[in-house]
Amino acid sequence: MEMPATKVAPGTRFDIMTDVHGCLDEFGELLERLGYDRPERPDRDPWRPPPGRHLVIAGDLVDRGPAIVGLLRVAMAMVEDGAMSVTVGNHDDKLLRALRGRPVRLTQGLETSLAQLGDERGRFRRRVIDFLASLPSHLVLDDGRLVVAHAGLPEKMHGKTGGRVREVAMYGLTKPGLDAWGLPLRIDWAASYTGTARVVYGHTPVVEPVWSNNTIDIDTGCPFGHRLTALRYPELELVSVPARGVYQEKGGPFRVGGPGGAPADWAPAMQAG
Ligand SMILES: [Mn+2]
Repeated sequence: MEMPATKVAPGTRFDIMTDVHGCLDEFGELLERLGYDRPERPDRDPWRPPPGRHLVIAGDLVDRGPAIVGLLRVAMAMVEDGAMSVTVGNHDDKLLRALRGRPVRLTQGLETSLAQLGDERGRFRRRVIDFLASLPSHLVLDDGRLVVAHAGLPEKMHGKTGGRVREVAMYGLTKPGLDAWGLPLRIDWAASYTGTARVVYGHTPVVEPVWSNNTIDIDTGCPFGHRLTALRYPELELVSVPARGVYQEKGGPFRVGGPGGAPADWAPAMQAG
């Protein structure tokens, strides 16, 4: 089982994103806004961070968006360069299972990933499998003052390993049953969070990122046509760029303020219309 440690130098500053979902153009635009050096081929080569900074993605690189292969190429190159770390998201894990030939349902954008990967050689697909299999459940950074996990993580699981930690990090805490849109009923762990580590996460699309008890959901639903957002740490500054399209229609509403937030009376399609 993987250890949620990192190899970054002490004093490193972070730029954190989540749920990029194959939105390569928006990813590049956001990196440019964050001061990263654009490579000549931004659909395959690594971006270079400003000195002393490191990019962290809280999972869900794949599914839904238009440029999954390009994003995977760039992400793998940046991880190899030591410029970036990625924690596993539920979509990354499901794609890994599909590529390994396990039975999975072709829904929620997985069909998009498999179609786009279908043109790639076996060698590339094997690289993707190794990469996805290497992703840690979560990261503990800045001497324990910062925790990054796809769906967030209760304090008692920070720095821990194991199947249950991985499941909670990917899916969050849920309870039996489905909501009106057929999605799992989520428990709002952030509402009762009392930890001192800041927890940065995604997974539940929100209209605006809002701090709640030292936790922040920065998934602003890029593949659904809203925005891609980064949190600069320790500055705690939010930077975002608008989505360039609606790549997948969202089943159910965006939330206001994290997994326990009320459904927002708003959707990108309504805004566009
Ligand atoms: Mn997710």
